[in-house]
Parts: sequence; C-alpha cells; structure tokens
Amino acid sequence: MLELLQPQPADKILALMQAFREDPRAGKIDLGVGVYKNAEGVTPVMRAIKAAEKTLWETETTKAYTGLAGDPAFSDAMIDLVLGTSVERARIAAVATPGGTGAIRQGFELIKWVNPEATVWLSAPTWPNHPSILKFLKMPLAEYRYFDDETRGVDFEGMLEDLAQVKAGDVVLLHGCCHNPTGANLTLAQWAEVIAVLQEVGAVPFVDIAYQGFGDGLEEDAAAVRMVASEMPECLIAASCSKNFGIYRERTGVLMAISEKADGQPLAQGSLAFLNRQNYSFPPDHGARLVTMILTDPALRADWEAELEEVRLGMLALREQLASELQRLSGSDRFGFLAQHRGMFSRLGTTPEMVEKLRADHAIYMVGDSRMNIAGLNAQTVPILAQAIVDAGI
Ligand code: PLP
Ligand code: TYF
Repeated sequence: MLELLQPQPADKILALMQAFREDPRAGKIDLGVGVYKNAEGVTPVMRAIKAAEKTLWETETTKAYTGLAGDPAFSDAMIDLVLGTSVERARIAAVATPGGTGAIRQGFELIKWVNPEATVWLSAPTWPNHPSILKFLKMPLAEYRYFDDETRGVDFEGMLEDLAQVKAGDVVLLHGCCHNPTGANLTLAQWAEVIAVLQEVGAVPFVDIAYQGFGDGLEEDAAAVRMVASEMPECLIAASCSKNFGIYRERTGVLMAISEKADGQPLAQGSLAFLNRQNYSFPPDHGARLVTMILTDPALRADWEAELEEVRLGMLALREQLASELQRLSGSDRFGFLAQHRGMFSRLGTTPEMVEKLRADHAIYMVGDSRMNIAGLNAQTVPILAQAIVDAGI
C-alpha cells in the first residue's frame, strides 16, 4: 500500500524556515514564517499565559475528556471576543478545534458534507493552506481578484466584479483582518459593499480571523467579521488563538456556524460536534483552557490586552520606520504602502528572482511571493533591509 504514495510538494513557508535555520551567516534576517518575534528575535510566552498556566497547574484536578465541542466556556469566551454582541447568541453554534487550521478544515468538511457542489472562493492570493486543503478534499474552488500589484492595495473593483459571479450557495472565504500574505485590507465602507454583493448573489461567507489584535486593535480588527455576521443570514467563522495569545503549538482555535434563526442552532451545534468526533473525537484542551481563564479573569485579561497592544504597536512602529527609511534612501514614495498595510505581513511586490537575490547576497529571508514578516525586523535591521531593497533596484 505505502508504495503507492506520491511525494507531495513541501510547504514553501516551512521549507524557508528550515533553510534559515541552516544558514550559517551571522546577521541573517528571518522575515519568513508568520510567527511574532520581539526585538531580540524571541517568540515569548505571554505573561498572562504563564500566569494562567501556573494557576491551572495548581488547581486542575482532572484531565478526563471534556466534550466533543470542547469546554462550552471556551466557545462562549471566544464568541464574546470575536463577535461581541453583534449576533444573537442563540443563533451561534461553536466548537473548539486544533488551531485555526483545524477550524478551517472542519468548516470546509461541513461545506462538502452539506453541499458537495459548492465552490469555495478564495482571494488571489491567499494563505496557501486554503487551496491546499480544498484540493486535498477534492472540493471545487475559484479565486476572486484581491491584490493590486501596482498599488499594493486591494483591487476593489476587480474583487466586486468577481464576487458578482458567485453562484447562490457558494462560499466566499474572507480574511477578517490583517490579510495574509498581502497586508492589504478593506475599509469598513468596502466591507459593506462586499456584504451587499454577497447578499445579492446568495453566497455564504466564511471568515478566517487569525490575527485579531495585530492590526488596529482587538475591537477594531473584529469590526468586519461582526458586520458580516450581523448582516448575512448565515456565516461560518474560523478563529485562531495561535498569534494573539502566542500559543502556536498548543493548537487552539474555534469554528462558529451562525444559523439564520435560533431554531437552526441545535442542528448546527450537533453537526459540528459530530464532525469533531469523526476527525479526532475531542479537541485539544490546554490552550483553550488558558484562553478561557484569561478572557474571563479581569486582571489576566487586562494584562493580556496590554501585552498584545505592545506587540501591535511595535509592529506598527517597524512599518513606519521601514517606510520612512525607504523613502529617504529611494527618494520616492513608492514604499508608502508599508505603513498603510496592517498585521504581520506585507507583500513587497517584487519577483521571485529578487527575493532569491536578497537571500543569496544579504541573508534576508522572505517568502518567494515577496511576503515579509514585519515582526522579523527590529530597529537595527530595518535600515539594513531598506538598503538591500534599494541596492537591488526593487
Ligand atoms: N488562517 C490564516 C490566514 C493564517 O495565516 C493562519 C496562520 O497560522 C491560520 C489561519 C491558522 O493558524 P493556526 O492553525 O496556527 O491557528
Ligand atoms: O502564513 C504563515 O506564515 C503562518 C504560519 O503550513 C504557518 O500562518 C505557515 C505554514 C503552515 C502553517 C502555519
């Protein structure tokens, strides 16, 4: 049997992470994988997580199974964080999943299960795991225009034109904030226009939110998903706790399914729990429990929010420093988009050959599509990157 397996292409982002580790050059700069790093290049355990872990160690009395949906208190806390009061609680079904990826995977399986013909529409470009999972599940997928290579902003007209072609019952996957890989995001006024088109064509939105708190703030970053959830009859949401709680390896996420009416919720809830059972029975608990403790304890929550805000403002300062350094060195405003983009990533907008040249000549690692992880920089490396970009003639 096993001899029938075919080798599969490597995940380019993870392959880059490995290549960086193996590069012996001093002063190498890692702008690859999307993991937050502080100015010392460390991905710290957040203070509130450490405090919650200590309390958990002291107070946890059992590690017996939770439930197929995970601990309902985790779902409640995450619904509150992501959706606030935008949607009637009784309409929302939710289950814990292994990370945001697990939520996306479960969401895709739910779509395939109920409507195998539904096409899932992805932004061009998007996080590579979106198309990869859809292809693996043999689900129909299509792309809508999203990024404008010239302006490095959103090609909004193209996006609306493409979304107008979506068939009723198709699913449109949207990044809730901090678009990966481009860093270019819709304004709230543009979200309202997108929602109007989705309503008109009868599409189901699936919002992937993996960076809440990394863009404009916890509440601000949730504004779009709240607008979608409150105005569309139905909606799926995959939320990740990996980045904003810094618990990448704990695999903590949630899948929400919002039914048109509250009487549809029990069926959706039962179906999500059933899907969990088919794939792994019970979702991981440790990270979910820490998140619940933090979100429901006022002191822990305040400390978490304060640290997250430091992280967010640090990335924003790096964006501004890089944009102004590039303006100074190039004498042009063409890199101003770096200060406009939000989240961890910006797409520089250059060729794979230039990306390779930066790696070979300067030990600067970015993804082949010229996506940079801004958090991989610090105040000392920003001028080095800016000089390398200008020297390469980008
Ligand atoms: N969605 C997007 C857009 C992402 O960038 C990520 C990144 O890791 C995820 C989902 C899933 O994250 P995780 O599975 O680590 O929670
Ligand atoms: O886009 C990124 O870099 C993050 C981390 O298979 C990541 O989302 C990258 C690849 C992958 C899983 C997570």
